[in-house]
Amino acid sequence: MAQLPILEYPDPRLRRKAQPVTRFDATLRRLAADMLETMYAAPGIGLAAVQVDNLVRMVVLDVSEEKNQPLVLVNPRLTALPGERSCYDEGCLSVPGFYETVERPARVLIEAQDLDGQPLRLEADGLLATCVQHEVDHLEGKLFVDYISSLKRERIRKRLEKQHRVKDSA
Ligand code: GNR
Ligand code: NI
Repeated sequence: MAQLPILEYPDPRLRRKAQPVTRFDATLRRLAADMLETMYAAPGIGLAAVQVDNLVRMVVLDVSEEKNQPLVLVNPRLTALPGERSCYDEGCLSVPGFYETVERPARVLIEAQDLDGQPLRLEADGLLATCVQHEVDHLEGKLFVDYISSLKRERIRKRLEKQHRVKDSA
């Protein structure tokens, strides 16, 4: 297993769209294992392949308290379930250090495949619902900062660009 470097906003590679998985092979399994290791080490509760510069439609999550319930979703599709929306103070490993409130559907139906290509269907609410929507957004090149005001987004972009310049010259 290996930890993978995480791309940071405003890296344009975070804007690319992930492609459907057709091969459920050892390479895909290794990527899932490496993504879980990277997510737990960060630490984070979710990670999309796009964030580690890999354009496959796969995300990993673990919203459990004990960090012992890894979930791997391949080719995930979400359907918002009717009802309430919920606000959550979101962060992102690709936007380190910044948190903003995002409103999303409170419940979603997840349809995906597992690492063997077997169909997987579950209803999510609470933190899992928020997190899986955040992850599937990544697969479409979308980030939580796209939901906030352009003023706040630009402020975050400038601060991160400055941090990256400092790092690169160190
Ligand atoms: O670790 C993460 N925490 C988080 C908190 C609130 C809403 C979404 C998230 S996902 C984030 C990890 C990440 O960037 N996944 O793409
Ligand atoms: Ni994220």
